[in-house]
Amino acid sequence: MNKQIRNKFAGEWINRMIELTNPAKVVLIDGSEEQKKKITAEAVEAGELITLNQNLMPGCYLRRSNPNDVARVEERTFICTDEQKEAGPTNNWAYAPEMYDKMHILFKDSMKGKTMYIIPYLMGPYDSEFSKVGFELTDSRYVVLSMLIMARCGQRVLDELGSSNEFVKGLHSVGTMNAEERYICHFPKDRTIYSFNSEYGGNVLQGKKCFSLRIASSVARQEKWLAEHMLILAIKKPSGEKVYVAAAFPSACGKTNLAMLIPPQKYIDEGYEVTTLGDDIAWLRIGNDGRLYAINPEYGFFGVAPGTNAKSNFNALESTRKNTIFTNVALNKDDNTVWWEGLTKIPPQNAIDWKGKEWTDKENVKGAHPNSRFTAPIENCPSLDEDYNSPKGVPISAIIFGGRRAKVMPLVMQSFNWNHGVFLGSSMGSETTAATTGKVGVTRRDPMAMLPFIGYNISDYFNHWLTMGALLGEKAPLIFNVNWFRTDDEGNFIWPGFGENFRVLKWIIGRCDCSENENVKKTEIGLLPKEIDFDGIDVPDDVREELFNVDKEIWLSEFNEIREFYDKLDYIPLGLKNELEFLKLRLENM
Ligand code: GTP
Ligand code: SPV
Ligand code: MN
Repeated sequence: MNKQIRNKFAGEWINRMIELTNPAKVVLIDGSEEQKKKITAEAVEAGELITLNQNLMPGCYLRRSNPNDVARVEERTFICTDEQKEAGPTNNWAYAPEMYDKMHILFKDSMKGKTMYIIPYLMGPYDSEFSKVGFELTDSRYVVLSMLIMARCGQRVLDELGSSNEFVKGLHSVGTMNAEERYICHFPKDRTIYSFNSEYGGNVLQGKKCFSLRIASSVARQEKWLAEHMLILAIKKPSGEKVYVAAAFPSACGKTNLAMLIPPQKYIDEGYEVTTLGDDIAWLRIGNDGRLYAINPEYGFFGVAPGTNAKSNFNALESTRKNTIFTNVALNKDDNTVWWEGLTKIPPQNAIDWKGKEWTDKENVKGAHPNSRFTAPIENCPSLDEDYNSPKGVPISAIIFGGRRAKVMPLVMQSFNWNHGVFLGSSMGSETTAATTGKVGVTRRDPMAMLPFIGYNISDYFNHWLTMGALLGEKAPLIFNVNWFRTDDEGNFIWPGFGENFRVLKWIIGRCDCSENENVKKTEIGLLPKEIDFDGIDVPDDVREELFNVDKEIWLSEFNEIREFYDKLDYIPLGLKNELEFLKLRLENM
């Protein structure tokens, strides 16, 4: 019996889980440096972590995962409820009692001979009405060490929980790593998460997608707030005033990059500054003044490594200089540091690839997995905003949706109003990436970048967004759509992106403070800028035109795709049905 947890409700549940999984030993994670050091040393000893060059990268380690376990597995992720309509047509559904039975068979004695770690964690800042407690019981040291980076963990969380019965219950076991028997299960009604046979971030760092999006979205619906796949950033204007923006892009579509953006020099000279509050998840609530406030529930970054370099994302790279775990990147044998595609032009001479093999065939074999990641403490980030830890959050002026679209979507547009903005979010398309298993580069609808993360029926989710707009009224943030990923016929990106995206942000904040009142034109699909500042970048005239081109035929076929997607839903909320109809009318009259 475990006597370390004083909270009666948590204690009872944990004891049942101990009985089920039958570990040899139980360790409570207290959040101390000593304990973290001890577990790290054990993980190194067991070959689960490789110690990197501690002079160049203090506190940094490399992890090589099972090669069958490198990304989220949407087809093995389940929303478990009593009735299928609660999960809706876009989720894998399972009948909750049946899934419990199945999982309890899998978990039976699954920790035999191993140590169970009890991780009390908090999503959100301490002493904040936003924040929520979870427990993750796991037999993986790698998961413990990753959770210690990604969430606030340990004794202080238990103190904050006190005697309350409000916490998310989570169980995780490494199992046998059989990919066919991999399960990522959510029981929203019981606020319970079970993950089995995986160690990959989004599958098993339960504070992340499982809790902060799938479970939280379902809680948020009941409590009238939003749990979203969004970065949060601040833009300081030359006047000193700060504007806060939240943006939702699908997995591996640029949230970390935008959150840590460094503006082009001329804007820095003018007095603009961008600071970071979060790169993946936002919880948004209506504050006492009626505005929408956001916090980042996480405490670290689980960022995509490939493509990250000093030029594309200086702040992300700097964030990984210490106390970081790298997963599935290449090992540079010469100096015992890490490498991935896009870090430098020339790969290291002597290296070991992500699978642990001598990396010789550099032409045909990748050094790092395309979804290799770094797990880095948020406080490492040079552009971290001073209010990242604020219990009351920051007021959001603009919400940005964006996908990866080679064609169709313009560089930026503003919605006509909240409902039209919800329509833009709900109909968002994006090409798939390596962040989830399956084919890369296939365009799919990924509403609000939340397709794999909505913990309930998607129609109810859309309805909830419309409700939030009604509650916010005139204080609602403005809604925008961006697309950094348009390509030419050879497949090259036509927009420079990264730091240059600031030019688009500047128009967006100008729309919020009315300084761009004249610089806007109404089109059939939304409000577009008449011009954005291209000064200092090499964007030919025809490309400028292409970036804002609205083509009737292309948009009619986009309309048809959106309607096909909507037709698959259980119902379309009236507000969105109208928007779809309005779009059609505008396009037909074009
Ligand atoms: P998750 O952590 O999976 O939720 O992803 P994310 O949205 O944080 O994605 P991230 O910022 O890590 O970007 C993923 C990929 O998009 C990387 O390969 C980047 O190089 C690329 N990327 C980001 N911003 C831009 C951009 O403005 N233009 C182009 N062309 N690529 C970009
Ligand atoms: C994503 O896939 O959107 C990620 C990585 O941010 S994961 O935590 O695996 O979900
Ligand atoms: Mn993500």
